[in-house]
Amino acid sequence: MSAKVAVIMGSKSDLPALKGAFETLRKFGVEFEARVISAHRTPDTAAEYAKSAEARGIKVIICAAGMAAHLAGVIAAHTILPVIGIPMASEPFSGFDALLAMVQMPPGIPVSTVTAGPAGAKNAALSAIAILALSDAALNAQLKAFRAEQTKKVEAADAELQKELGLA
Ligand code: RP5
Repeated sequence: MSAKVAVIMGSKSDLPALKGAFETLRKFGVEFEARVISAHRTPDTAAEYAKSAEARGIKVIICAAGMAAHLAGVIAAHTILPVIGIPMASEPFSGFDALLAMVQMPPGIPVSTVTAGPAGAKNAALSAIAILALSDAALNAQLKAFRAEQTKKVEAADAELQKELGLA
């Protein structure tokens, strides 16, 4: 089976924050490619990778980058595939710089931006899965089961809270 999702990070230093994305894709059995490609340090590779992604069968591209985070925008400029951006937190602006770089794309070239760091990484993977689930019945069922399981966990936590506080 060929990869449907591409995950690109601007630097290997971004990897620890992205663990949840890879875990989530694996949990759902979604094949992925993963690359370190920098919009600034390897600009030609970034353009070539984005241009060739659709023909390789990639359906969604996830881009993680920090600081002046142009990666997602540059990738989006070279493909019509949906691009999801994950801002990486770095000092001194804790990811707010990367968030604005990704979310503030000018009209015409969208980057769907999730929150910074590990929560964003997990949600980026779930968003990619939701896109694939539009045309994949098995994945659609898996995603619905995941949501149901998540709901049950919160309900169980609520029941526990009621007991702990003597309110039940
Ligand atoms: C960005 O610059 C990367 O995505 C990373 O978050 C940040 C710092 O990169 P390194 O200096 O750690 O390689 O391109």
